[in-house]
Amino acid sequence: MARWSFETGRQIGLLISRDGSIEMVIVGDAKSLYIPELPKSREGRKRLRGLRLVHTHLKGEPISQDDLMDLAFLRLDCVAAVGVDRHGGAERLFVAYIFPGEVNSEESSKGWIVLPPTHYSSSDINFLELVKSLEEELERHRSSSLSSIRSEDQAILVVVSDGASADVKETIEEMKELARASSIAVVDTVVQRVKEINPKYFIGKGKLTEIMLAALRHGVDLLIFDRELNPSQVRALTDATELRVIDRTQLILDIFARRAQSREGKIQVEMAQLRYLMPRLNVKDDALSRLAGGIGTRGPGETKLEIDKRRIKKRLDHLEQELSEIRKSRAERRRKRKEFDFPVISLIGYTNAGKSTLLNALTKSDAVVMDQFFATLDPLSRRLRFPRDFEVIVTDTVGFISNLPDELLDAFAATLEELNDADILVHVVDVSNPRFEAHMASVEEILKKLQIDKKPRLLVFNKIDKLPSHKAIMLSERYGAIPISAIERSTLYPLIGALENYVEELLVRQETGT
Ligand SMILES: Nc1nc2c(ncn2[C@@H]2O[C@H](COP(=O)(O)OP(=O)(O)OP(=O)(O)O)[C@@H](O)[C@H]2O)c(=O)[nH]1
Ligand SMILES: [Mg+2]
Repeated sequence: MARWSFETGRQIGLLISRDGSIEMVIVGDAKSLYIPELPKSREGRKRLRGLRLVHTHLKGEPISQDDLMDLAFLRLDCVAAVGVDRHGGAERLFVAYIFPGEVNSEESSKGWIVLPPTHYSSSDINFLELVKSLEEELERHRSSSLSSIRSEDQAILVVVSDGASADVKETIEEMKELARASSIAVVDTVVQRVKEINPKYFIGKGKLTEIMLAALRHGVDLLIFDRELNPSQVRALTDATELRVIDRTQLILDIFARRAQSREGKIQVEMAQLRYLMPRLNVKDDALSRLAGGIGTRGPGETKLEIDKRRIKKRLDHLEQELSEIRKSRAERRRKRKEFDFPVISLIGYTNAGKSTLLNALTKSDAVVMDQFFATLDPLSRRLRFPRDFEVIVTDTVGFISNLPDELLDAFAATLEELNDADILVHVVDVSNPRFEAHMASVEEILKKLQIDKKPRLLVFNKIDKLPSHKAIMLSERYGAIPISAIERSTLYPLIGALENYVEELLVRQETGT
């Protein structure tokens, strides 16, 4: 190999299977070798490929970044480089392989090991034994990292950040919560700090290599990105990694799909999913199938996609129609409610703030309460009789979240339309959450989008039981909020009093027609 390389001025590589047969001969150029797409290994992506790459380096250079990327992306058993000397003879041998141990420290353990170079003739690696122990180690590592997690799916979270590290921490927490609500356990998190987003992969290739190795180590084939990826980014990522890739929007759509109870809610979510999928159908490869159901089978060809597109359009039309029927009866219900003319108090706020808990506490009902994102999807209304003996309607709504995907906001715009009927919005904030200010800002933004930001509003700081009381008082004063703990009815009197005052005023104004 060294001599041929020397004579042709090109790298030469062999892909060798474990039984020693040569599966492929590759001729590169002076500096690199391009390995064509390999057939999918039967063992699936959780094992090593069963192929090692032995190739020449014309200038006797050590294992390169490209070599390591081939190692990781193709899950090769190992990569070996034979240095060619000035006379065309073989010289030093460099060997690198994937190392499944922990990758916590920066340089020393990036997920691979590069052996110290030896002369090619004096290398004493027992290759088969090495591979066997590596695979055993992979297996061991996986069973230990998965044993504590009972979940439908495991994933690696990829956070791309250009901001402060405190924000990164909160982003990770929120993404984990979203994943949990979708029955996905996050087994590892990779953070990429960037000044500018790489438009092709979204993240750098070095980081991608790290992700590949983490996926291999944990036996995971799902990546969750904390931002919205455009269709070509998803394609580039799935092509490069052969992993399933989903973004934050998809995750939220998935949660909504799981939670939707009413016919209306289900239709709205399905429409949002289809609308999200449509532009991504232009990508004519199997990125789609991973995108669509997260199922890793090979995807449809182009003609099928055209049919699928038409079918989706038809389905959307159908859903639209069904929805308008449902909305007619909803409008009817609203009209009736208006006839009774009860004032309407709507609870709004970030997801998990405690809106449903407050509804239950106020109206002694049993709306679904869960320590999970998006527990409530369908609006719920209950009557409340105040001590001063008048009645109001209290409505619970779907929780808000930062960067709410437009597809979803559109889909739920109709449900949220009910908020137009509200006489007052009660903005519930989980003040015990370190990010509560950011959450308030997100809520504000969504209210603007819904064009209801001018409605009368009452700010309520919930979960004060989780804060030292002086802090709760200080924060409430600073923001002019009413502090409560929705799980302790006794803390609700100031809130009930404020609502009563507001509603009473409203009724007086209505009577006098001013
Ligand atoms: N410690 C404490 N926990 C609370 C309080 N209010 C609500 N919780 C808890 O917070 C979690 C979320 O409460 P929910 O009422 O479901 O919140 P939500 O705003 O309706 O959330 P979504 O419907 O998911 O948007 C539940 O585990 C509640 O038990 C409170 O005042 N103190
Ligand atoms: Mg709720």
